[in-house]
Amino acid sequence: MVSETMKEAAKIISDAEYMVALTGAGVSRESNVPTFRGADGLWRNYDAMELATPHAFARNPKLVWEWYTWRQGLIAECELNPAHTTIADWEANGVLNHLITQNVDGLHRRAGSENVLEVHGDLWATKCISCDYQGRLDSPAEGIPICPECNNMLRPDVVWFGESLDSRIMTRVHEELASADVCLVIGTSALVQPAASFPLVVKHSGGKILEFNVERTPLTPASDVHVSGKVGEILPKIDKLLTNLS
Ligand code: BV8
Ligand code: ZN
Repeated sequence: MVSETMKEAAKIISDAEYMVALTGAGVSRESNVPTFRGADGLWRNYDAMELATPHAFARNPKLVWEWYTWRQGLIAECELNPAHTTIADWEANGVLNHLITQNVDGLHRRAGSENVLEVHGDLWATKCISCDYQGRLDSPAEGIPICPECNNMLRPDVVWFGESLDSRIMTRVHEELASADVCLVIGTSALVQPAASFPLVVKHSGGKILEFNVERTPLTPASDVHVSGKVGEILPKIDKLLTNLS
């Protein structure tokens, strides 16, 4: 079934000069990666918001690492879904110019996306809490990883709540937003700042926002089109419409 909103979205995508996309956990939901805030977002009855903070890590690094190890295990086992692969195809055939993701699961890269800005970091990256060592895990952490340089604890190299986003990445994000006349917003609750405001930058410079989500969000009122449904099902349908339009 192809809805009117899907046709409208395909037309705007087909006419776009320079298109960027902002993705959130909803893109990985059909790969069985739990979202942050949905009913499945809980782990041992902890709210992700309580664990993804410097305070939680300072208070209980073992518990926070157990949460990341659990997520790394899930993500290592999970399969890509058609949302990831369609987004990668759109980059490969020049439909999508750049991808800005809030996800730290690395699944966009696994699907072949290359122009990716991971604004909240990478689940497999680590950094030392005291020296400038940076590392990468190639399998889920066991206990608390230790810095090989100074023997202090390593932490996940992700952006926790209350931490600033990497300024070099933010510069690149704003360069991409400034170039875009269309911004896709795919599978995000649009609650986390500053990422949730990125699409508004495109809107305020005269561009369009296309939102793809199973629910309405704070960005829905600013969207030119809101396509309701599961992105693993919707994006391939939009891709078919694009083929007919080209
Ligand atoms: C900052 C990395 C400056 C870690 C993440 C008040 C008090 C304190 C702080 C604040 C405040 N007000 C604002 C702030 C700032 C705070 C913030 O925004 N808080 C909000 C929540 C109130 N932001 C920050 O702290 C940021 N830093 O502002 O720096 C600063 C400096 C010092 C002091 C103050 C400010 C840092 C934010 C980054 C946090 N790190 N992740 C990790 O992952 O372990 S955020 C985390 O949420 C994930 O990255 C996730 O991607 C992100 C956003 O969530 P979503 O991706 O949208 O996922 P969610 O589950 O919410 O939604 C899923 C959506 O998908 C839903 O809409 C659902 O309907 C949809 N969906 C589900 N299935 C499908 C689907 N759609 C389509 N198809 C489907 N199948
Ligand atoms: Zn160190």
